[in-house]
Amino acid sequence: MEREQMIESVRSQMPEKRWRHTEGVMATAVLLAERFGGDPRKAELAAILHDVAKYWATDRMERIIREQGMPKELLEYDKELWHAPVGAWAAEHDYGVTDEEVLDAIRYHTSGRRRMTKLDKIVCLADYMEPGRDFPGVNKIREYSEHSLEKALLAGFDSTIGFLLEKGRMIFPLTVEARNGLIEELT
Ligand code: DGI
Ligand code: FE
Ligand code: FE
Ligand code: FE
Repeated sequence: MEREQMIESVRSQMPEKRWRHTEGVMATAVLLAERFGGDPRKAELAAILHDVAKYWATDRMERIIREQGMPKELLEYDKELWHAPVGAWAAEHDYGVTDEEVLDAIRYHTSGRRRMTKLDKIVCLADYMEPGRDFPGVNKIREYSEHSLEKALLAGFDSTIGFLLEKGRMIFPLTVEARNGLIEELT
């Protein structure tokens, strides 16, 4: 599908505020790709589609997770996690994306995973620090991102994990693995 058509379709599936977030992630992902030797075109494509399923109905996401043989474990954790793997499925089936690197960057943009690729890191970090984001610690993440993809993303996961701990919520194992993996890379 052509870029403009894809943009219009994604935009039509979310409120205006979420679309502005998506535009922020697109611009930030391109910038980070240029800064850290990633592929800006893949980064932008993953960014356009990363939250495509964010506003899909819960039962629709659950059905896709079951029917497509995605890890059933997902269903035991926060529903907030579901739009990422479901979004990767939509990218492939509704938008014809075949590039596995791009599909993985969408699939793991929320949870992260062990041994994240450069594209995974770029999209996940752009999601944390796009200009519209405002949460405690976001400026520190932006500062770290001037020189280190890994250090900035680690601060992002630390902030999410801290938030989940504070709320007494479960932590998806891939997020713990993603954080461990980044620490390993940084030492
Ligand atoms: O879709 P976005 O709002 O742009 O951002 P996202 O895809 O990174 O989703 C983040 C939300 O997911 C955030 O409110 C925290 C929630 N969440 C719930 N459980 C987990 C989790 N995030 C991670 N990384 N790991 C979890 O276990
Ligand atoms: Fe998301
Ligand atoms: Fe994220
Ligand atoms: Fe997002």
